[in-house]
Amino acid sequence: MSCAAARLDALLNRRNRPDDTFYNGIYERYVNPVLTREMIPLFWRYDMNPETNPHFMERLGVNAVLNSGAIGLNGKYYLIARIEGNDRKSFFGVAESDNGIDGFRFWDYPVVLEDSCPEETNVYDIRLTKHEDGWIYGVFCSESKDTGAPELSAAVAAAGIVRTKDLKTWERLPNLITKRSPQQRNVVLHPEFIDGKYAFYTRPMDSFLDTGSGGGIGLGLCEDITHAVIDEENILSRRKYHQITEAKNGECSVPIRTERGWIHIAHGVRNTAAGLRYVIYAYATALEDPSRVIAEPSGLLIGPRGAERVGDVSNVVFSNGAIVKENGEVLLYYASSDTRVHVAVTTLDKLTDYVFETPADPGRSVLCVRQRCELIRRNLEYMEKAGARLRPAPGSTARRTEEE
Ligand code: BGC
Ligand code: BMA
Repeated sequence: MSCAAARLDALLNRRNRPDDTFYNGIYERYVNPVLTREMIPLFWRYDMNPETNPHFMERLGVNAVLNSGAIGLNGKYYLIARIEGNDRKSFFGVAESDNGIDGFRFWDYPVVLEDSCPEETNVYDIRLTKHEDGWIYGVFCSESKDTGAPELSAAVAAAGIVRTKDLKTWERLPNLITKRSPQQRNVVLHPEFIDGKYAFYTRPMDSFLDTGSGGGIGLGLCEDITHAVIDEENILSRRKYHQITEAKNGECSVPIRTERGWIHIAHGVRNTAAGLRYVIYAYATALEDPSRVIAEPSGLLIGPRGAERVGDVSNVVFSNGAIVKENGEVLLYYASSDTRVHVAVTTLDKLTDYVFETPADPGRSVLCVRQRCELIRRNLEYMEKAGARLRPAPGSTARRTEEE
């Protein structure tokens, strides 16, 4: 036992640092995951009493720590992680850190939700919203067996809603009802009222796995959060053929208010021979009209790279939490391959520049190569002017292509 305790201690005290093998100018990846299953307290997993556990054997193992909601409160950083037991059931646990990049420690007990939904089998992927009404809301996926369908795995996904003031006591509200969509996953509550109403980012879908006629990420308003009903969902970020969102997409974290608009972090999914591939992207909506999309930078913001590509559900990065610090730094938390949680660090300034200055996806190879040639042309012109030091070698491929 002392050996396991010493190992855990070393892990929890390990300092994190930016990964200098990665550069894109947009954000920094950090070398160590901020949460892994090994960081779960021993007393959540083992029976610590040698009389009843002579072999110091794991009794209730934890399989993965992944998709975490995030919030900054009273100068501390909190992740509400999806913790998946060896039994495949998920639950939530609060981990606290002083700086948001390392030293996360779980509180003594996981979050205990009211058992107000007897058909619910599993809960996961909570998003935390500090709402202007004074509450902190958590919106998560509440999954139940679809008893009306013949297949054993048929399920129904709905948005569960809880609220708290201190992350300790949680009041459960009835699940969200969306009149036009039988299923919901990846629902996020907007932090402000829109037209005096609560506003949810939704992801309408026809069945548990397939979005079907659901066109993308929607925005729906509701009067009463204690009985949340949405009549109409207007699609903001559309799924598009041959783009990163083709199979599905969904809002990740609570949108970030910037001077130029609300910045949204979202995930996009495409199907491949190796299964679904999940990446993270961004878009922006207008401050004065959050139902209007005003920027759609092309392609992915974060894709699974290196060791992130491998895990329980490989080739996945998924995010449901970000924290904006007072100094303008932005901590983007993302899980890789449904296995562990990482942090990518940027600033409001860089994120705004990325979202508003990255060109949009023109949709076809011929247009994409034109877009890239335009960048190359401007660069070569600039480099020519800037002096010999930056000029490409005479006869380089780039120059030849330009001259042809
Ligand atoms: C799993 C989720 C997954 C969803 C759709 C659920 O049963 O727990 O991790 O995103 O199915 O595949
Ligand atoms: C789901 C999500 C996540 C998960 C992803 C990949 O649709 O809701 O829980 O990370 O699939 O398995």
